[in-house]
Amino acid sequence: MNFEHILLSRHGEGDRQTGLITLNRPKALNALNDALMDELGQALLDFDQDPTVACIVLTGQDKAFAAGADIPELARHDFMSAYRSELISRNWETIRRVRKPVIAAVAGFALGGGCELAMMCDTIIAADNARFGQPEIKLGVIPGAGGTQRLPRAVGKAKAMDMVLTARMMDATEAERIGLVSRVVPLAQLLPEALQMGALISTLSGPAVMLAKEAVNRAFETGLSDGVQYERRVFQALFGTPDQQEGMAAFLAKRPPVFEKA
Ligand code: DAK
Repeated sequence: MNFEHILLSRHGEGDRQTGLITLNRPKALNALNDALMDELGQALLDFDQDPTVACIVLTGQDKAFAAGADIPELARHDFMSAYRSELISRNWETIRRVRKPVIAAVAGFALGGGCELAMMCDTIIAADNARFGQPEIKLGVIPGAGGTQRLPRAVGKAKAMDMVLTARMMDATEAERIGLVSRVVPLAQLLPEALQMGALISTLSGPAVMLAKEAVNRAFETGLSDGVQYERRVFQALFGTPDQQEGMAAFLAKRPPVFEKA
């Protein structure tokens, strides 16, 4: 597949690289049209399958991570075409099928579907100019890619209602304070920080990293006792992997571990 609306690159060495996906429709502030979402879905699945890639970073440009779904595309729909159309929903959930960690590196606007896309990643690193928002209410609609569900889980009901009902944008400092993002860094440091995080994760046990991601995500899908039970089984299962032997043997021998790749 030839990619027109995203850029791909790889960082790091050998079979422990970080795959970087850059949304690339800067003139439209990376508005997420169907063609872009198709490309993004394909690129995510390609990196997930690629044995030389251990981690994925998703980013945009300095002015925008993504300013939402493409409004001219949305504007063409009526209820029945939105209901029937595969176009409006295809590939919005593909990112949830990716087993390797996906880090969102967000600078500038992350609005509407852009904010929702960032929240579908496993963690968000924000530049100090990042602005998050769910402005759909100003278009006469509501978030449609999980914003009303993931935002309250991430930041609680009061802040989620504040954002969804008023369309107010939240700056990076507030986003970090309420737990929407994991770190805020100066704009120039955004990509280095995200790639460094990717590089660090890439040195760890691939099986443990993927299962840790799955276990944390399970917390959002299930009750506490089922989640803890799931975690216990995964913990026990990891004792069947060479990396558990290696990690613990290396600790006891006071040497660095050499883990399996993702
Ligand atoms: N779509 C298309 N083009 C956009 C865009 C968008 N969301 N956001 C910005 N642009 C374009 C502008 O039209 C402008 O294009 P030209 O006029 O230069 O051709 C260019 O990007 C630069 O934008 P501005 O001139 O407006 O730049 P400013 O700095 O003045 O303002 C802004 C930046 C981000 C505050 C403003 O552009 C803005 O308010 N944009 C719209 C933000 C928004 O309302 N986003 C939510 C869209 S609705 C679903 C999946 C997803 C969704 C729904 C369902 N399913 C799976 C069912 C998601 C829905 C949404 O995201």
